[in-house]
Amino acid sequence: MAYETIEVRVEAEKVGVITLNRPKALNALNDQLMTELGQALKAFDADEAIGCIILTGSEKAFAAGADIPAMAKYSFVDAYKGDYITRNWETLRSIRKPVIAAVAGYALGGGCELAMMCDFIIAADNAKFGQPEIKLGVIPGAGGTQRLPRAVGKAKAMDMALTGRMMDAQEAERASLVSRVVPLDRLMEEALGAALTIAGYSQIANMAAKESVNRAFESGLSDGVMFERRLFHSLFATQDQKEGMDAFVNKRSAQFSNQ
Ligand code: CO8
Repeated sequence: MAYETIEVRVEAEKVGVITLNRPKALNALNDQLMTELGQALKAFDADEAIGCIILTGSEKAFAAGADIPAMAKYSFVDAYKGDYITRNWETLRSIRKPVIAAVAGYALGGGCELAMMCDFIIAADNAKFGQPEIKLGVIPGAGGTQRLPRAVGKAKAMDMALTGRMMDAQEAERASLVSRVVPLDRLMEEALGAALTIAGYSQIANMAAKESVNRAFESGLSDGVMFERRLFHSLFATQDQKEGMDAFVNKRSAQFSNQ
C-alpha cells in the first residue's frame, strides 16, 4: 500500500519497520498519519511472516505531538462528535504482536503517548520525552496521565504534566520509562537486534507474554497471577512448547512453527 506520512519496510523477512515521516512538522501526528499508521500496524499484525514490529521516527523527532495547527480551531463538538483528534489512536493497543518504539529526538505530547503505547521503548541518547500539553491550555489526551505515572510514578508524572518540562534519555532510563539507552547511531541496530530476537521465538508465546504483562496494569495481583497461570497452562497445547523444550533437552536450537 502507498503511504504518504509513514514509510514501511520489512527487515530480515520477519521484522516490520514503520517510520513516521512528516519531517517538516517533526512527525506531528495528524489524522492522515494516524490512519496510515493504523493500517500499517494491522497489516503487519496479520502477516504470518512478521514476528515483531518497530515504530520509529527521524533522528530529530520520534513525534512532536498531535498536530497543533490541525486541532487549534476545533470546538468541543468537533473534538467530541467528530473524534478527529482521537480516532485511530486505539489501533496500536489492539496489535497482538510485540511493538518496540525506537525513539530518537523529541517524543512530546501525543508522541510520548504513542511511544508509551508500544510494548517497550529503546531510546537514543538524544531522546527527549515530555507532556507539554499544559503549555497549550490542555492536558494529554492519549493516555499520558495514565501511562506515565504507571511507568515513572506519581512525582515525576505530575512534574512532567504540570510543568511541561522534558526528560532526557538518561533520566527516562533511570525512571524506567525506557528499557535501554543507546548512542544515536546504534538505535536502529539495537532495536532490530531486539526485534529479531523476539521474532525468533514462538509468536503464540510472544502474544501470551504481551497479554499477560499488560494484564498487570489492569488487575490485582491474584487475578493477574491466575490469568498468567491459565495462559501458561494453555501454551502446553502448542507445538511450539513441544519444540522449545525438546530443543533444550536435545541441546539444539529451537525452530518454532507458530503452531
Ligand atoms: N504540530 C504541528 N507542527 C509542529 C509540531 C506539532 N506538535 N511540533 C513542531 N511542529 C512544526 C513547527 O511548527 C515547525 O514548522 P514550521 O517550520 O513550518 O514553522 C517545525 O515543526 C519545526 O519545529 P520548530 O521550528 O519549533 O523546531 P524547534 O527545534 O525549534 O523546536 C520543539 C522543537 C521543541 C519540539 C517545538 O517544535 C515544539 O515545542 N513543538 C510542540 C510540542 C508540543 O507542544 N506537543 C504537544 C502537542 S499537543 C498533543 O500532542 C496532544 C496529544 C493528544 C492526543 C490525542 C489523541 C488521543
